[in-house]
Amino acid sequence: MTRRVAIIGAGPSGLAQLHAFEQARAAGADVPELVCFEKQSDWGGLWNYTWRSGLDEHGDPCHGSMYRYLWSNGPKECLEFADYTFEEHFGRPIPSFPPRAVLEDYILGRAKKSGVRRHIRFDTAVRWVDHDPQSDTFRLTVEDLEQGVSRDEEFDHVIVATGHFSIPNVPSYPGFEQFPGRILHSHDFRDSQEFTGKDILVVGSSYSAEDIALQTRKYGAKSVTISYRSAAMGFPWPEGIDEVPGIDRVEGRTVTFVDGTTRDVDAIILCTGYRHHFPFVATPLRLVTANVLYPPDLYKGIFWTANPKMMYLSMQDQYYTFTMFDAEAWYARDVVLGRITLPGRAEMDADIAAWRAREAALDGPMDDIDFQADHIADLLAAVDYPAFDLDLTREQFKTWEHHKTESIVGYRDRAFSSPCTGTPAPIHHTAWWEALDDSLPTFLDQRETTSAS
Ligand code: FAD
Ligand code: NA7
Repeated sequence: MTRRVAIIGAGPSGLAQLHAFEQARAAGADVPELVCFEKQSDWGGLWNYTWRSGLDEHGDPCHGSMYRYLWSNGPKECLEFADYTFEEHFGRPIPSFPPRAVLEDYILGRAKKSGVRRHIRFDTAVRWVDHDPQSDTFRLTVEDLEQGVSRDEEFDHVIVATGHFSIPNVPSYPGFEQFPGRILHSHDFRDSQEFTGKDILVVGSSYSAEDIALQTRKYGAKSVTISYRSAAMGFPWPEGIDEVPGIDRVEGRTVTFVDGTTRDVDAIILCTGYRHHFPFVATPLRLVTANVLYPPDLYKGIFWTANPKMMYLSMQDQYYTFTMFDAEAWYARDVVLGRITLPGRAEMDADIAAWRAREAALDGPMDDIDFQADHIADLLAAVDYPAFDLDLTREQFKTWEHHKTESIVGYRDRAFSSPCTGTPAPIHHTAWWEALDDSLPTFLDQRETTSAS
């Protein structure tokens, strides 16, 4: 019987997994049947921008959390595919912080080149995953959303690549019920121009809060107040943005913070993070974790220790993205192909415990970056992923952190060198703070540029 592998999700992680298998097939490996289930009608995951929010066209929770005018918040060099460089895709070096459409084009470029689309069943949601100990197979209940028909299918391996920045974590504060303006989570945020001329309160102190505060101000919000729960981000904010402590209560449109200060605002944007949410996975197989760098119960960050034929990709909090997804996908593939043998449960548990103990002792972003780079290095040491300069990307991430501290509106104007080709990126033709048009043609427009040193 042909072995069957189910991959759930055709975002960057699911596509990395399909591509990894295709690479092995091209090199002569006997690859099992692959079926990738994708509940949206197209590929790219979060990078496939949708105007929809709330429920999607099928009445399912809308997956998309991306918004218009989103530019990469980390250097593209730190997510470059080692087997499909930016230079190969675009035919020349491009600046280091591309907007969403450019990154989407790049992700899909590799997927098209390796021809993985044929494995994907679009408009098909996985509703349930369970394991049958008798046959040692997984039973998936999948729903064809166009036809409204469900059926069961059997698989030997399951790889969950459904992402974890889709189901919002939505707190409430006293007085929200009577607030006369709009209260939304960043998951439902789509276009900054909705807030032009308004006084905005952004709640949270991580990536979404930072970026949505900047975006809304860039597109004309009158003022942006950022409210933090634990600690201020402390960046040198441009005029019109500042940080205050947590919310105490809201009365009308007046927000009182825990230090007793008040602000009148027109809208509240909750940038309060996301929940790892797998309602389609039976409890004995279901990952339960907060947004951490080394989730519990996943050996190598991938294999569900109670049943390692059940795998999860990219469930970590993310400094590294596509690079890490590739490393995990290659490793998962090689276990499925029998090239890597997993140790017993006790050894897996001990390995996870050691990584998590190290995580508990990390002291800030520089340590976090090394930790995640070490996770990637650990995986890459066992697989045939093409060589690239991972250590250079560690340094680039650390430099990027310094650049953000120096200028939160200017860090995207910097340029880095490719860890794959060594080619320096050009400086973008327009400063990010001035660049209101985020389209692919405008970004790729070759005006006079300089290169990274
Ligand atoms: P996703 O991209 O979320 O894809 C998961 C796929 O699974 C989706 O297509 C979804 O439809 C599908 N799916 C879900 N459930 C089911 C089901 N039950 N059945 C079938 N299909 C299902 N990363 C960067 O590198 N740079 C950035 O600048 C950046 N910006 C970001 C901005 C925002 C607002 C957010 C939310 C994330 C950002 N990220 C960024 C991180 C992002 O997590 C990754 O880039 C990447 O999209 C993760 O890929 P993924 O495939 O794991 O998950
Ligand atoms: P993160 O990075 O998980 O951050 C969530 C933030 O939300 C963090 O600052 C939390 O504060 C804050 N939070 C959570 N609950 C509350 C409540 N109840 N009140 C106030 N603040 C709260 O999520 P992001 O959306 O920023 O980033 C996720 C991805 O999206 C990332 O990869 C980006 O590239 C885009 P804490 O510090 O815990 O006090």
